[in-house]
Amino acid sequence: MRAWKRPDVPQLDGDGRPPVLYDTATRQLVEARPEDVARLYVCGITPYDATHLGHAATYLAFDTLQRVWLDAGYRVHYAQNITDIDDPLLERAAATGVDWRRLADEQIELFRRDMESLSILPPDDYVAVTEVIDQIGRATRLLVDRGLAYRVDDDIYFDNAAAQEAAPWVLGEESSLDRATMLALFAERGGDPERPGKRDALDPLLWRGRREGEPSWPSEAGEGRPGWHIECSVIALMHLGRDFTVQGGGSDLVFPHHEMSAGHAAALSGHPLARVYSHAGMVAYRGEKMSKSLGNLVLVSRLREAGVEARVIRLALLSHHYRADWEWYDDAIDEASTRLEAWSAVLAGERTASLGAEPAREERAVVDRMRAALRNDLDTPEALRVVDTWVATHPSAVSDLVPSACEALLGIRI
Ligand code: 5CA
Ligand code: ZN
Repeated sequence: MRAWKRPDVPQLDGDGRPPVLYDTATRQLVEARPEDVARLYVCGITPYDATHLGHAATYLAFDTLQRVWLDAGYRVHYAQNITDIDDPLLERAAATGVDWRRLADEQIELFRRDMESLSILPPDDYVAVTEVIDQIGRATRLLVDRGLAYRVDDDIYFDNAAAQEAAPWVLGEESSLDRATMLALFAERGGDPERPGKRDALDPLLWRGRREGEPSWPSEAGEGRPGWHIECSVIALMHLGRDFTVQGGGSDLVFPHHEMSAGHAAALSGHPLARVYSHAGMVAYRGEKMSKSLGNLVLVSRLREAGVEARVIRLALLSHHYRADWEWYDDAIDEASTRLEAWSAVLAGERTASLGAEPAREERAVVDRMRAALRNDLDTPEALRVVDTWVATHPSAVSDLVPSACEALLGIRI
């Protein structure tokens, strides 16, 4: 699929280094050092009720990661999926009487517009599940042939136990959760632990055989449609290869989605899916996780229609650490506007007054501090405070270095 327009990212002088990121699998901070190209996969939307601030916060976290890599001189290869066929999308389409394809297309277009307005770096490969049905069917068939998947009626399930023996995978979360918790999360997040005929209640669906009234496609796995986790394994392997640098998404995807995607990828390739598993915290609104199913949504597009500047939304989101769970309050808009005004008052003047001049030592120090904050597990709140302090001291700036750093590292063009 077409992605969206890429924002400019000025290249700063100096020696950026790769960031340290919290890895969900090993539960520690690890250096996210690419080989030569940084390969990143971030789970994309299921296209209905897009784009709420939770989505935006998660994609902004991985946008920041890319900006740190780019600043460190790495090339980035970024892939993202679109879950444009899945039960929740079909249920919404049925409930509203809209054709599922039309619903998906409209929501994908809205998401593109929102991402572009927020200056989020687009993926190089933006891949809808419906574009890779053949490859997913083939991968499913391969797993059946290898004895790592089995049929229940016309459906095909992944055999967790057999696969764990054949190609062990470690995300870690599975072993740290007790079985009752896993079963509850599995049921809550698209799984079917009660389905009779499964070898284990936690075995996930790879392929759903054709049902009357549901869209389906012919494939090597039979007529039907893909299960959820396998889509991300196949799209990531196709576009990034095995053992890529970072797998990302919100923390609601740790189990079962990323656990199972890692398992499928190991079973298919014999290698780990990724080196680092990175997860953004959940954004809440009115006391609960912002979610399509609850309907407590603040949409980027609604804020924009109400006249809120995209840079203000971006700053409001960046003022929280990506790994924290936090709650959106409507006054966040005022706080971020005040900040943007303060920055603009000093930095915008600086830029026009002194284009082309050599940066002063103090300006370099500000940029060093911003870089250090972001390298430290993407500490955007600290990076914003660094700029606040610089602005508050009424610097006698001589160059456009600090505004360029705001644009390159934070995506805020002054
Ligand atoms: N299509 C699947 C991933 S393959 C999916 O989870 N889609 S989604 O539309 O539900 O979510 C898209 C992304 O936003 C995921 O990374 C998800 O973890 C993240 N996300 C969803 N709700 C929130 C929230 N309230 N706060 C932060 N991130 C969220
Ligand atoms: Zn995914």
